Amino acid sequence: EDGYELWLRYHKIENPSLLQKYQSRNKGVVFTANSDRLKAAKKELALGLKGLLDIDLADSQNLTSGGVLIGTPESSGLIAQSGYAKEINGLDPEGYIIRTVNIDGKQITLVAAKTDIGVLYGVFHYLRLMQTNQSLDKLAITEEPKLQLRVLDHWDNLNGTIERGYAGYTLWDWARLPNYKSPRYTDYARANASIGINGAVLNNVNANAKSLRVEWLIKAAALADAFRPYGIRVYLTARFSAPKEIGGLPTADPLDPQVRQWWKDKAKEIYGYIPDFGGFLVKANSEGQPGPQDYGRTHADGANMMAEALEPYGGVVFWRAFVYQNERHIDRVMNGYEEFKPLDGAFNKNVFVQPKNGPIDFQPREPFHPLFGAMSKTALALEFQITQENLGHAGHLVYLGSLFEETLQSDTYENGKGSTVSKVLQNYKKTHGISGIAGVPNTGTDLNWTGHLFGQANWHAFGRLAWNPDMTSEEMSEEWIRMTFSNDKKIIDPIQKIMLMSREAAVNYMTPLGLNHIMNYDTHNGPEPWHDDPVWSAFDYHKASESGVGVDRTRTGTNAVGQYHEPLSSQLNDVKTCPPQFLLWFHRMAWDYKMPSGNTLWNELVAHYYLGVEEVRQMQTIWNSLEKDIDEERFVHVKSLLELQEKEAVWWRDGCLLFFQQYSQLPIPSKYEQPKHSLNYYKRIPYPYNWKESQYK
Ligand code: BDP
Repeated sequence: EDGYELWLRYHKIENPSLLQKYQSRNKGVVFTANSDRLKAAKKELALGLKGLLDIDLADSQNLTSGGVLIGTPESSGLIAQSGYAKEINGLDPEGYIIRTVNIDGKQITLVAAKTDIGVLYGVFHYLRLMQTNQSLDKLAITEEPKLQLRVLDHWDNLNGTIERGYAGYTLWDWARLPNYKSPRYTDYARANASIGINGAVLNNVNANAKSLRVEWLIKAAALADAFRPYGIRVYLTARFSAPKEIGGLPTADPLDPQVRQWWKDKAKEIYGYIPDFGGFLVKANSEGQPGPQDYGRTHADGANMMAEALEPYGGVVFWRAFVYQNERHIDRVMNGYEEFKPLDGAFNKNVFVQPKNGPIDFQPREPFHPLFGAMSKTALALEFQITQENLGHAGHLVYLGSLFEETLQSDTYENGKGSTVSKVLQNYKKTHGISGIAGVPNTGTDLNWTGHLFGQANWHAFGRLAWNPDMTSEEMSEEWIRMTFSNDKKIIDPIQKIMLMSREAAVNYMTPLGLNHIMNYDTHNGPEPWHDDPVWSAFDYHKASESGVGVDRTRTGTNAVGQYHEPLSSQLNDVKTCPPQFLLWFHRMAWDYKMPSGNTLWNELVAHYYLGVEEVRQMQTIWNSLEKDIDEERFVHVKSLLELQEKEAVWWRDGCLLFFQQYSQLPIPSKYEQPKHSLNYYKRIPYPYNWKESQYK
């Protein structure tokens, strides 16, 4: 298997008695599909039933016992007249029910929703029940998404490359659009719909104004047409200076009436091509991108101008909060909060401010961004990164379900205990009428979509959490393994073990104890804690010297802890109560500081780095034990990448420890295998890692 089918494999149910049970519950399907979305749902159902049960979906209008009735009160008279119509019409527009019911004295399964897209989601769930070998008896499922806008933010460039993409080139075949619509667009949309994703920003946040020109809009519209049956709306990034660059105006000042009119006209033009266009994603005054501050205006001025243009059509603005000053004396961790907190309440109703999950930049581990819990008057969306920019690219197996869950379940204490980031996000629906979440995907033209086969699990986890941010990584990983590999516990358990340990392993061999931003300056792969030039220095992030390591962000330091609510703020402030995984994030500690474990800080750091490598070796042993249970192609793919991961984990461990050792002046205890090379050797290794070791001596 090459992995192309993702988790939608629909292989025949292996257990004969289960197969028979499922077949007896799918004896006839009554499903009138009179719209594109219902047709898409029916096509998926036919594919699934054929593959899983070897049943050909035959059209029938007669309900039989053991049959399935699918549709909306509008598409199906039977559903409209059933006792369920009222409940169904009260569902969220994207919600659905799956029930074992009696209609006309016949016991059937009802898959029903208020809208066509709800039916599609219901069908995917119904198939998933069988894919994961669950019972179809006594079904009583009601599902509604907990967040409304569940969006992938592609960082795809118009020239086909993907910023921080490690799985090939963009899926959007710009040259042949709009004429040729690759069937892959439909497969992309199917995969997204199956996990509830309902939006795609087509292009990079480092935006090109050209993408708003008519020739590109026509191409984007063709993609929107391909995605529409699957409930996926298209969004575009908007370069703030577009009125100047492609509009011929002398300024892009958001308070200039001509500029405001330009955006209104542009919005009107876009909606002419894409009637359900989702809106704009904007990176402004960040890393050199133009923005309202170029004209002395605020982020709110900029966002509101675009929001006004989109408002008549129901569009929204996702305005990113990823901003930082590049001056070395300023604590970057605090910048986003400092710029946006004072603007709370200044944004229009159809604006999301969008921070990343943490206050730095998609590190292997960060505390949650302090804006979550601090912006009650402004709808926030959260941005996760699914592509593994700082987590080994497509070479390392790192299950991000654990990272996403950790952020979403972090307690902000905004309204007392239990105010998790997940709840903060969900609550905006009540207060602002909108709620949302975004993920920067890991997809590309690779045959298996995500480069590393296990990258698929990260795409899956993002979608499942976007639908229900309170799912656990245990639940999600098990579901993904069952759909991707097998329903056999003997296979599920070991693979799940690998997945659930993998993220902590990566933190251990890359950035344990709250370290961050010590990866290679350009590639963000491999260690470079030694990077130090006038523009950018890793020393700003680790501050290693003879006296210790870590950044003092306590009340007597930069006071980043002051951006969190009590009692968390005090907990982080006190070295005794600060969770060890954030120790060096918030505190600067002497090398001989005694950790709660009894170890000195140095020895604890060493222990984490060695544990990380050891964990990768355990992952290898577990995977290798599955050789007979997994098809050769996928087995060998993962096996060889785990070998690469092990080598790179050692590179991280030895490079970082030898670097920090210059300052700690302490030995790596002799019980550990000692680094094979000198620090100089690690400093000279280029990217991609070339394993001809002699070259760098
Ligand atoms: C950084 C990436 C850079 C992105 C930036 C962003 O390295 O490529 O443009 O984030 O999110 O992590 O805007």
